Amino acid sequence: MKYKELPTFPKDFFWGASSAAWQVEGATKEDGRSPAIIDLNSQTKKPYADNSVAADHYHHYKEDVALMKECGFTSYRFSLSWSRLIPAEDRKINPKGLEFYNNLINELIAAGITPIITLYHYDMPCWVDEKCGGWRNRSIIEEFDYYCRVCFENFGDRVKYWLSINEQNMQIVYGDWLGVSKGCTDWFKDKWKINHIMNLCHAKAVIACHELVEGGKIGPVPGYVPIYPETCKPEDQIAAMNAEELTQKIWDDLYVFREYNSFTKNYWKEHDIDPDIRPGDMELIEQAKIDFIAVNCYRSDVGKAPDNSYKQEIGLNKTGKKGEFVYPNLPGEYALARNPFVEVTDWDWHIDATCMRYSLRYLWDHYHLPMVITEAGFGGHEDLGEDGKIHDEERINYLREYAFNIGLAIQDGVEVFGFNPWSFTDLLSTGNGMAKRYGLVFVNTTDDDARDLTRHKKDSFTWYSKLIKSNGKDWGTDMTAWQDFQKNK
Ligand code: BGP
Repeated sequence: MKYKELPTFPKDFFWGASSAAWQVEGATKEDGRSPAIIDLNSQTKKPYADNSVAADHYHHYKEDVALMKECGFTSYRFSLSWSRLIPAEDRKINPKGLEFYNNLINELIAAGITPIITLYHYDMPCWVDEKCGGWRNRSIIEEFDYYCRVCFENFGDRVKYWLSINEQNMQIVYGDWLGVSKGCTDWFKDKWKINHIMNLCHAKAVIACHELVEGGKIGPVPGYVPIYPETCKPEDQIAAMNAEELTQKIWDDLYVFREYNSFTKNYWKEHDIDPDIRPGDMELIEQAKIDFIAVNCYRSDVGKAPDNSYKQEIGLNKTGKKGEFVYPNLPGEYALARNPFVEVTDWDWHIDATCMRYSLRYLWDHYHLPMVITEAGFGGHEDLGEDGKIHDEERINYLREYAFNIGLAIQDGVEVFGFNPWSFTDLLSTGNGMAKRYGLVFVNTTDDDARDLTRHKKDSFTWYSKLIKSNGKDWGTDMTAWQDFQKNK
């Protein structure tokens, strides 16, 4: 659909940015926080920095919130560290952990910024891992429920927007990368048991939020990567649908419809997979009615019919040198391919703003639930320039096009209530430390030198601030020409 007018955003639209505790806070050994599995995982990612310092948000939170206010933020999406709040098996709540998050929440609210909190963003406490065997044992359901209840009881008077588990789909699809497969002997089969346990944890969080937080709303955070068929060959279309199911739809359908879809059940049957669904499980999931979907959407992928004569697992680009990414070929399922019509980042992520509009349209058509964007962003190599500034034109272009496509999706009739790109300050990438930066604010630290951790506004900060303060009108460019370009593409 082409529109005569530029898109407009609802007047109370949430404009903000996003982060996660282990990637931004640092201070991993301070004030009673106990180790998390992700600390150990990030220590093995050398030559990249681990998370012991990160962006040191723990000590800079006031300055960071002041910068968010200056930028005009009306929301900030961040996660809580389970092991900072409950450091040991005795389940005693760490007063210093409570104090830190209370201070942060109060600081945000005083600045007119609505907190949106993720309960779990990859940072399982080591004590939970030891006691429950990570996500492998159902005893984690009880621990997770307890942790969520602590969060709702302590922060729910002020925090009304909650997110359950960050990118559960990606944790299952990329089990090795994110450390979830630790201790599994047959990941291909075990991951479905783990996934089911995660679904039960998600359900517990949703139920407890509605029980304990007055006016509280909660949703899941799928990592959404839409799959376009490589050609109009019918086999490519089915392969793209297979990829869609096996990387996203299995999760989204479960969250919304609260039952496993028929594709999932047939897939399990075909591969002799027993996800260990026990009496009462589906009844619990049935009670977990979500209020919205939080969408992380950075890129699209291309699906095509696989070559059934060989198997190739995905090979993520770990160096930041273009072309290193290895596209998977999964016999009987799908293969992925490079999209020649769009550019890629240095880590081979397709830069495709249209995928934002596509994803929002797709999810709205399938699920009819309001959505908030909780991640999207441009990861690049950066350092302070000689003029002491960071001219991040590529990030501005990326954010402008993605935000504009949210506007187009709203014009298309989709209900979207916020945009929180990744990330506010620079912070650690999941696997590439400080070498891959996403922030609107540069943090003066590198992988091999902690430097002075000072904050420096990038050009994207200034550009985004104008967009926010005009509620999506000042795009910082001649939008008439730009809109024509969009229409004619
Ligand atoms: C998302 C994660 C974030 C973040 C982001 C960028 O999937 O939720 O934690 O890291 O991706 O990814 P990366 O850091 O690997 O570039």
